[in-house]
Amino acid sequence: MRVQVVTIFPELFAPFLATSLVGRAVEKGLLEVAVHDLRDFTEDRHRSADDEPYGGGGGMVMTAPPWIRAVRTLGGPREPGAAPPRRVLLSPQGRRLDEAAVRELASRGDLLLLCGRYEGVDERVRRTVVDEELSIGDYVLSGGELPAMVVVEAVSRQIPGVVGLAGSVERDSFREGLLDHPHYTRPPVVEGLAVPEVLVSGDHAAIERWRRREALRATLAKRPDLLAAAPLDDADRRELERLAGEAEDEAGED
Ligand code: 4GX
Repeated sequence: MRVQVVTIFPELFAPFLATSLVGRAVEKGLLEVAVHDLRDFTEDRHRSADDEPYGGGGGMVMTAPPWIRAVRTLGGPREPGAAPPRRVLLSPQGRRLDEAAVRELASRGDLLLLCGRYEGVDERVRRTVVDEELSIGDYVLSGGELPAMVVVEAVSRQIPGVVGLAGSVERDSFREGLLDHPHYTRPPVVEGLAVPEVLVSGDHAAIERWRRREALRATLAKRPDLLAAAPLDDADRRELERLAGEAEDEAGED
């Protein structure tokens, strides 16, 4: 898969692309990331990418022509006949990114990620050269660069071979829709808190049951909204009933 990025701060991506899971994916040739400087698509002496907003008011707006030139230059198919990249503008006005959206992005071919700054990008960019607006959450950042890195990292994890076999994509799909269970590693006692006995019992079936129960418990306590869409079997539903009763008993205690 190839991901291209357009930004006025290409240098922000270097350490991210050289490090960790994404860096290894690039090294292994499973992922190609090309970061482009928007200013290379300007045509004035000052390489300016922003201007004052029509209608007045504070702040600056990114001017459309460099974006349109960048997308026209970079947004074609990799080879004749191939599908062009999906052109995505990172923006708080976008569709919220979740794991379903990540999987869809990963399965649809190459990406061209457009990172705006300032008050935003001239509306005619969105209207003419953007396929989709994506938001990573309802908070305001200073630019689309961190959201683009979030997209790259989340999407890379879906590419076969990027997350090691011992890693968690398969297990993730088994635990689809639920929060993770707690994890423990050495030492056995931390601040007086011991590791749950079952995890050192060597009884793998019991360990799996415990992990499932703790995943259900965490989801019920922290993100009950996820339970509606989570794939649950009858045993899970019985367990949830029991956990809900337990939580109610605790609430009734004081
Ligand atoms: N999830 N921002 C983009 C400038 C901007 C505004 C509108 C295009 C259109 C954000 C987020 C986010 C701040 C990135 C404003 N560019 N992006 N930037 N949350 O807050 O994606």
